[in-house]
Amino acid sequence: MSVGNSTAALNIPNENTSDRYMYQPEIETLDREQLAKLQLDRLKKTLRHVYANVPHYKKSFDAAGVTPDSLETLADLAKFPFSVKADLRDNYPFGMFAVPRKQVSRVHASSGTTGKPTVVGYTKGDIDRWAQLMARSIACAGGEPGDMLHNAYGYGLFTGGLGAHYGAEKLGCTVTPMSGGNTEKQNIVLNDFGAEILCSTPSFALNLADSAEKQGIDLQSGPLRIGVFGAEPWSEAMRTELEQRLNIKAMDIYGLSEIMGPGVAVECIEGQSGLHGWEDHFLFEIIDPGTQEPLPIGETGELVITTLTKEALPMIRYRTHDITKLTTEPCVCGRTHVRILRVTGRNDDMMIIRGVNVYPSQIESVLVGFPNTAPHYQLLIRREGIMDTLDIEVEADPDLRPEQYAALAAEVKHHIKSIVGISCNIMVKEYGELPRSEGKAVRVKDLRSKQG
Ligand code: DLL
Repeated sequence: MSVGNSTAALNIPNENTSDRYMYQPEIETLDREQLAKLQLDRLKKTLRHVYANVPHYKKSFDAAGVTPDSLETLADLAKFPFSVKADLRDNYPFGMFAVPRKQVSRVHASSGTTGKPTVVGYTKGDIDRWAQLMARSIACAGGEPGDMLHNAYGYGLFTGGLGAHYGAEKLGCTVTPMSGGNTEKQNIVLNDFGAEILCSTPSFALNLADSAEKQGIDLQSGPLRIGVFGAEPWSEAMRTELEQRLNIKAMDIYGLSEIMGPGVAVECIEGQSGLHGWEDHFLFEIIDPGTQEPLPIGETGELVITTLTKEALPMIRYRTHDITKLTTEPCVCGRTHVRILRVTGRNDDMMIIRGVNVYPSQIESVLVGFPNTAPHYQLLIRREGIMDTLDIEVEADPDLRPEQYAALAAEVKHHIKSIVGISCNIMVKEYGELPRSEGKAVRVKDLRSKQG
C-alpha cells in the first residue's frame, strides 16, 4: 500500500486530480486489462475456497454441473449458480462460513423484517481489507487524513457504524463514534467538535439539518464540508437539499452486509456521477431479474456481486435485488474502476400502482425541493378491490397556512402524475407531523396485508 498526495506520486494524467488525495492510487487507477487479470486470479482462488469449504456451494455447483475448473475466463462465471439471502437464512447462523468459527474474529447481522437475522462473518484479514476499502472510499469521497469525522451510522450488529469507524481510523481521521439517534445531542457534538465529515444515512442527515435550525446551531458556516451518505436509496433532489442545507458536498456510498458492509462502492468528489465499485475486491454483474441472464454494460437490471478476497464469507454471484446500471466510461478523477449508477431502489421495494412500476426514490425526486413542501414524506400502499392505491403523506413548509394545503395537494398530485405517471392521493401534513429518521428511513408502509 502506498499513500500519496502529489501528482508525481500518483502519476494520474488528469490535472483535476493534482491536489487531492487517493488512498491506493496504484490500484485505483490500474489499467482495466490488468484489473481483469487480477480478478480472474482471485476469482479462481475464491471458487476453489468455497467449493472445498462450504457444503452449500459444493452442493449447488454440483447441481449446476460445474466445478472451480469450469472457470477459465471471467465470462465463465455466468455458468455458476447465484446465491441469495435465503441461502444465509437456511444455513443460519454460521453454515455459510468458509473458515472454522474460531478463525472468525467478528460477526454482524442484518435484522430483516421477519424471522431470524442474516449473519455475516469476517476473519482478521477480512476486517483489515474492509478497513482499507472504507479508508479508500472516504478518501475517494474527499476525506483526508486529519479530518474530524462524525460517524452517525449505527454501531452494533449493523455494519454501518463499525465499518465506517475502522476505515476512518485507517485513513487517519479523528473519529467521533456517535452511532444513530439522539439528534439534538448529535448536533451539539457535531458543532462543538468541528466535524468536517458527516457519515450517516441521508434521511438522518436531513433530520440533523432540521433539528440544528430549531436548536439555533449554524452548521452551514462551520467546518463541515462532506457528507458520506448511504445505506438507503436517495435521490438527486435529496442531494441538492442536503448540500444546500448543510453547505457540504453530499457523496453517495453503497454496500451491503452480505458482501462486506459499507465501502463496496462510492462516488468520487471530482465526478459525483456514479459510484466506483472496487473491482480488485468485487466482481460486478448486471442481470435481467426476470430471465436471470447477464446484461451488457450500460443496461439497467439487478446488481449481482461476487467477492474476490473474502475469507470467512465469500459470496458467489450474490443477487442484491438492487436496481442499477454500470459504466466503464473514463471518470474525471482518473480512477479506472467501474461506476455503479445511483441505486434507484430494490426490486422487492418496487410498487406496482395501477399497473405502473414505481420506486419510492422516484416519488422522492418530485417531492423533495417541491415549492411549499418540506422534504419529509411517507408512502402508504392500500388495496381497493384488485387495485393497489398509493397515498402520499408529505409535510408542508412551516409557514404555509392550513387553508393552502388543498391547493398544494392538487399541485403535487398533478406533478406526480406527469413525472412518475401514477395517480395517487396526497395528504398534506403539518410541518413536524411525520416521524423523523434515526437511521434507515421507513418510507413505505404497506397496509395491504393488514386489510386482509
Ligand atoms: O446498509 C451497509 C451500508 C452502511 C452501506 C452504511 C452504506 C453506508 P445492509 O443493512 O445490509 O447494509 O443494507 C444493504 O441497503 O442492498 C441496498 O438496498 C441499500 N443501500 C445501501 N447503500 C445504498 C445506497 C448497509 N447508497 C442494502 N443507495 C442494499 C441505495 C443503498 N441503496
